[in-house]
Amino acid sequence: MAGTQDLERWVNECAEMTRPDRVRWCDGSQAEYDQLVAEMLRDGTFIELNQRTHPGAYLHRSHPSDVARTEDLTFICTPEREQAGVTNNWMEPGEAKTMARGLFKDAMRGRTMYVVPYLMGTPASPFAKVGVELTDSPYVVANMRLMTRMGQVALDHLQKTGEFAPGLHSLGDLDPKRRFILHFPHERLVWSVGSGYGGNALLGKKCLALRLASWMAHEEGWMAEHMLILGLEDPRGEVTYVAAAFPSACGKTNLAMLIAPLSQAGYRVWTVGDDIAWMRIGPDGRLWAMNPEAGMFGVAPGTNDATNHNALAMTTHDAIFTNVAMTPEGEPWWEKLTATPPAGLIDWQGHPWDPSAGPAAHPNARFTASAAQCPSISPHWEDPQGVPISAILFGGRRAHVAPLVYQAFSWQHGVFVGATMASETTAAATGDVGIVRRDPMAMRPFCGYNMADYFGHWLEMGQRIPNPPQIFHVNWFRKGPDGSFLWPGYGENIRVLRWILDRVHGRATAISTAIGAIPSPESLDLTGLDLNPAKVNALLEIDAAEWQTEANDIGTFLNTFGSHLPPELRAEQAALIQRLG
Ligand code: SAT
Ligand code: MN
Repeated sequence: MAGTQDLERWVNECAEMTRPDRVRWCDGSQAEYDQLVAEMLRDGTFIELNQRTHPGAYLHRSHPSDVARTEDLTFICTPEREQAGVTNNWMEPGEAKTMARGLFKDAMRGRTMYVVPYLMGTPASPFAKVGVELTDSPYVVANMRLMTRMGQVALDHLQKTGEFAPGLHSLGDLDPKRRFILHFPHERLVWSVGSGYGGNALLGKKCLALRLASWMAHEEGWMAEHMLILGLEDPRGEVTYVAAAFPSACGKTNLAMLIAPLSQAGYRVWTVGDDIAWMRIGPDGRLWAMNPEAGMFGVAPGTNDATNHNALAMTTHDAIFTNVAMTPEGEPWWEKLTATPPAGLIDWQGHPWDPSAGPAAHPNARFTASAAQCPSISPHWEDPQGVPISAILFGGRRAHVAPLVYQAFSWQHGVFVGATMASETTAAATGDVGIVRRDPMAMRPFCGYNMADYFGHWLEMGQRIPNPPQIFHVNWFRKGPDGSFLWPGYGENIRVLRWILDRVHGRATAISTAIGAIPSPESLDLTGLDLNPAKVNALLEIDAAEWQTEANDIGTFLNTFGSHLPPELRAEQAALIQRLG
């Protein structure tokens, strides 16, 4: 939609359909935020946490059935089914609207409709995009204020560009049977009803910045990716930027704010973003990435001083916690925050915790905080053009098959590696956890159009980028025969980042294998790690039989895409089989 008049007309139309008691235009100010918080504390939407240890921090307990993204209720609504492709749920736009109008009708009676203008990207960036979300959830408004640049700054931008992406959101009755997240890419429009959960309800994030943005990027020749962005500083002070795609809850936030252990003195990670990258070809022929978000919505369980000190530091004040447990002192708690759970915990549903009934915090409990609060935030995180990317990493959770790290032979091979990457499912989406599924570029839940055409777009970008990033695959999650992780992970991942950095700068040696180039023994710094040679071998092993099976399975996966599949990916699969002998 275009212009302020269109905005007013659309707000009125939506208000007529949903019938809120009042309509409140949000300016994004601190005073407005404080007032919203006060209202939510009064009606129980927010619970005050210990304001001495966690000033400005609040707890929200969601409806117990509304704790994660619901991929089966998420739809791409295009005139033709094949525009959405085989990895997306599809509905015809007219039908989708008729169905959803029934759910939105009178849905905001007795509630306030908040008009939330927001900007994805920094105001100075030529690539920033305006969205406007209408929502009846003050929790959503508060999160949007931390996750985006919200309010007047977005309206000012709208004045300049005359364009915005509209998004209508209502909690509805929170019944999963009446929950739908509908995307209309031709209108840059989102309708979301029946859920208050982050990825379903903060429409700037997955809905606009990934699903709709990937559609726009395909049309306009750029990339919208589910990637963290980090800068790796070497001992001479040179910073090399890396973007990395891992599925939800596979450690993007931890890697983006990694703290190097003492043994790796002189190396330092700078955080640019932890979830989404918008990437364009710069005038210098490199690929430049910017983080369209202003905050982080990270998984809380597992976060502790050793695994992610920076995330803890950024959430000790002015943060929203969702579905974590609470100590008797009113401090937030989740599994692995401390070695042993404190006595007297209140669980994520507000009851005294019964350890036999499950974890105290929901496995997908989240924190929301402004990115500026992250101690490792890069001085360049708001640069209008973004940062130049030297390496792209793909990865996931794989107990078997995938080695610690390997480098693709070429951009085209790298696209194949990304397109066929697999990962065990996590609690970030409803459904079974721990099932290996192929999640191309970690975009399976977020690609707003036909995934096979998306592969084609990646291949085409490769033709157009004069100086493309090198592509790597990493796997921190490989397990030994006893079922324990082989690699220590977390801060020690710096060693893999160092190898990648050295490869990019032509300094590290590698061994060419059937699947790509793996580190030669001397090129990976493992000093001080408790890893015997057998473990190192197991970490880097490429088991021929396992990979034969993998290559065949990849073939079956590629078959699901039918005629849209670019022939280059078939060719890469054939070449892999040939190299495996
Ligand atoms: O989709 S969320 O933004 O809630 C988090 C994720 O699953 O990546
Ligand atoms: Mn994500």
